[in-house]
Amino acid sequence: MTIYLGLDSSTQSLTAVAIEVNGTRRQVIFQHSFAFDAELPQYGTRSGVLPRSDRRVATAPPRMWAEALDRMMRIVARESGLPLGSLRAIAGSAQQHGSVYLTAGAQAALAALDPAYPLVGQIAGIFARDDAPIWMDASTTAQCEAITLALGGPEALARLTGSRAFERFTGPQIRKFAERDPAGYARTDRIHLVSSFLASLLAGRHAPIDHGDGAGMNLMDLAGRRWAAAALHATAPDLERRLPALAPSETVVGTLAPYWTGRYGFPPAKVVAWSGDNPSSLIGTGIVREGRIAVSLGTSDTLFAFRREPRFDPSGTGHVFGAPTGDYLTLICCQNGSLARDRVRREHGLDWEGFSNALRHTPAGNGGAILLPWFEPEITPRVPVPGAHRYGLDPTNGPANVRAVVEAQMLALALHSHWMGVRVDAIHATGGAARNREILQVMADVFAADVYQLDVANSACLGAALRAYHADLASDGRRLPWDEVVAGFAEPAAGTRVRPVPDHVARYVDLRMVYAACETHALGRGGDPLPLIAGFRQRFAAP
Ligand code: XUL
Repeated sequence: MTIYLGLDSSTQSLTAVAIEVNGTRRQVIFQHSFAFDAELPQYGTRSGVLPRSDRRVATAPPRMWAEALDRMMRIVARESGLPLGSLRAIAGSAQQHGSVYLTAGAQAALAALDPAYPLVGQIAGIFARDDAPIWMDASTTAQCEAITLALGGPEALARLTGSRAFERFTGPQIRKFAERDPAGYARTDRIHLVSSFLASLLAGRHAPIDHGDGAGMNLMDLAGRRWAAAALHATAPDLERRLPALAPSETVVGTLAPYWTGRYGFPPAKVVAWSGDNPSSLIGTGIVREGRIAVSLGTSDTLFAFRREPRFDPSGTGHVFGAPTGDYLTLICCQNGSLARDRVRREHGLDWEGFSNALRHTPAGNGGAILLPWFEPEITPRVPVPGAHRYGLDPTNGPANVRAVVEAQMLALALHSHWMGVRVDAIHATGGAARNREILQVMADVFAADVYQLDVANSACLGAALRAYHADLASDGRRLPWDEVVAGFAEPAAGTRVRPVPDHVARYVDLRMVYAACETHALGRGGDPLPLIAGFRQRFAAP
């Protein structure tokens, strides 16, 4: 029996998935998840984020992620019933872009972790900064502008790094820290992503940043897969020596540090480089060839596609990241995902069944009513100052608002992913909200495509376990094609297909234009969309 473990440190929770691979026997044998707020209330986070008065600022405590890792490893060792001796390799996935700032003492502290004491007390002194800016942060517009200017404009920056400057990306965040707290920056010896920080804790030494997550920093030369000197120079002084090495996602960083073997009885399993949640999810949704896309409905809603060659978004909204296969993934990310759905649900006093009921009993197209659910700053489209907008929508009508939030999310994903040029026949849906078939019906109707659910809802975590499997074989000189790696794990579950309804598809072709006009109006770039809404109502009036 051979076991691989995947971990996923997302915005709100930590998850573990263990898979067994034994000849043709391939199955998920353990899954466990806990939310940071509930499991570690002493850190005071809300939905995984530290309390904030400025909605544009979003940080989280890296000590909390470390303590969560320790707790999860304890659960895997002591409560899962897994035969630990069969664990061959472990890999992870983490929320992208967030950065952790460590002092020069970190290296020695990581190497000397003592199994007799809890992890978090032993790393208390390694942080050059207590909090870590995360992907929800939108406070670095000035830094984005400065970096863009230095690199010759947004298109040049996107061609070099895969994306124009984005507020949440690590480079602009580093620049802000170096500007605001030069002493803290001077104290910083190593800047990790969330992914490479957690891999470092497992391996007991500084782990590299993989090409998948490295592409989310505005610092990596995407084609050359090395740090881009011009971008480093435009970001902060003396940055290169503070960054970990870049490495392919399949890199074996080392083996589990004596802390984990001594404290919990793990074998010295291989620790594989961690990656971002979206690159890992690409594997966990089985998107390992061109022509397939996945939509992940989590804290962020993302849509991503696999590509052999990079393709850049001329509108500057989307990204190209490295894929763990060594290829590329194109991605768009909407910040107002699950928290926006949840907010509308709570505002109207509904439970999730009530939310689904509202979707069942309201008409596709919602009579042309539109909600732009920008409760938090939005990434796609770019909305730096939050604020929701309603067009032809009664704010007190619960069912209509439920339909409006879901329709807006799907229409935004469809509209802003057009540049990827993928003909969408089938969508693999993942993330917590992908369990909800009413939401998936709206997805199928808006994209005019079949939508499939996957057995394991946390595809980022499953993807991490599958990456551990692939890297273990590769490090022994056996390269398994990715189709074979994911076979039997990341395939759409039989009988889960949600088919588009032709009448609804026609409505959404129309509504997409109404939605686009509302976006343009709300962004101050276009006229009043109400006549378009009236036209939609006329065309699709109830008989
Ligand atoms: C992707 C992004 C989010 C985070 C959330 O660019 O910012 O999807 O990775 O986990």
